[in-house]
Amino acid sequence: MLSSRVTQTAFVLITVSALLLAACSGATTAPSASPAAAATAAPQAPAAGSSEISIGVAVAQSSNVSLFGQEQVLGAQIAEKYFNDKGGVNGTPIKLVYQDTAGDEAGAINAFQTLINDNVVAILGPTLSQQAFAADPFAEKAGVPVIAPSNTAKGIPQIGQYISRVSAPVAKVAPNAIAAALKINPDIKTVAVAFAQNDAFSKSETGTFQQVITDTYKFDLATVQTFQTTDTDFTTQASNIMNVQPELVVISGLAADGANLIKQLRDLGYTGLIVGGNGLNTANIFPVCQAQCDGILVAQAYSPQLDTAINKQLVDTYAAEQKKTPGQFTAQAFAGVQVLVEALQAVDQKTPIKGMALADLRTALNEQLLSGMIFDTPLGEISLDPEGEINQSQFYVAQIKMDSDGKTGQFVLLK
Ligand code: 1QQ
Repeated sequence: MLSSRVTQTAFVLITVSALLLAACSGATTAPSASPAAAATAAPQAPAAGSSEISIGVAVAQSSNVSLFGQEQVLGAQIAEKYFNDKGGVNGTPIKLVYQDTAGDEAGAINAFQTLINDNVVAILGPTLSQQAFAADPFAEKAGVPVIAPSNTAKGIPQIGQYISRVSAPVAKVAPNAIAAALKINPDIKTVAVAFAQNDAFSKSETGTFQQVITDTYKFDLATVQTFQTTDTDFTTQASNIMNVQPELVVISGLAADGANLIKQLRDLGYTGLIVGGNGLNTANIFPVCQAQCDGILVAQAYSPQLDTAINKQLVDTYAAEQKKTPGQFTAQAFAGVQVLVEALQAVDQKTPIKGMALADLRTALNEQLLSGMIFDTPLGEISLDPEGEINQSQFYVAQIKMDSDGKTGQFVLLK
């Protein structure tokens, strides 16, 4: 089915420049009669349409959300170079095309539309689940595969058949942090929760946290405080939390707001355990909560210590450039690029993608992504299920250890 469609449409994408290139090299641009013949002929054929395969990267490079997006760009850049050095997609390099989503829904929609019109094969992005629920439907409608590198809210893969993620959902990751808190303090009884009520991820994550707190561990959920991701003054929430005298505080927000709340809570005198959600999973919170970041527990879907060749590549390359260890958002962005490159390689082995109509290539890529193919990524071995949900088996919990200067620190993995 796919190969016959490809044969029919093989000429569609061949641009004038490709025809000229073909004419100069004396190669024929005629489509092959069968996939088998095409496979043999492909290596000699000139690139049809383009000499690179464009993949869109739509993450936040501005606004507070760039506290995550900066880490994502680094992971994507390292992956682009790493896979191109290994020959790209069976000899054709990939080219990442960046569009800043900024921090809101409109920015994500704009970035997605620009990339779709730029004829990218697929999109890695956006940064927030809140943005994904708004922007992904545009990619779905256009038949453009989306790999979410950091969307962890419930319901992301269900947005559409072209939407997948390499970021494990809150339901799988978040409970690990509560278990770790209980291990550190077996006397936890009273818990306070706070979450950003204008953010889809925060609402989803607090749902998981609250269920684990009340149902799994039967703790007393003494107060649930709400805030906005744009808030900077958390006096009310911090005071209300202090009033219930909790042994554990659990926060679901984004980086700047979440870290500010923690700082103000510590400044008021709270000394108990704090679990931060995925929004606090970046060293970019250190300038916000400074010394008061010390001790925060964060569950994560990545261990820089994973002892595999691909993870060592990522860690070594990142350390050489940044003089520190990569975090989860960097590793997930790397994995997102990797999944796209390796799926494209598999598509190309079945039917050469040079000369394939863009719409057919996008569809074939999506089918390949959802085929159950296993990817050996820095996150460990992962695959996507038929709905686009990630299968991942290993999760971790880190505790932030700030240096005495209160400026630098580390996420130290707990055993
Ligand atoms: C989401 C998240 C954010 C914390 C990603 C940066 O997990 O929006 O789903």
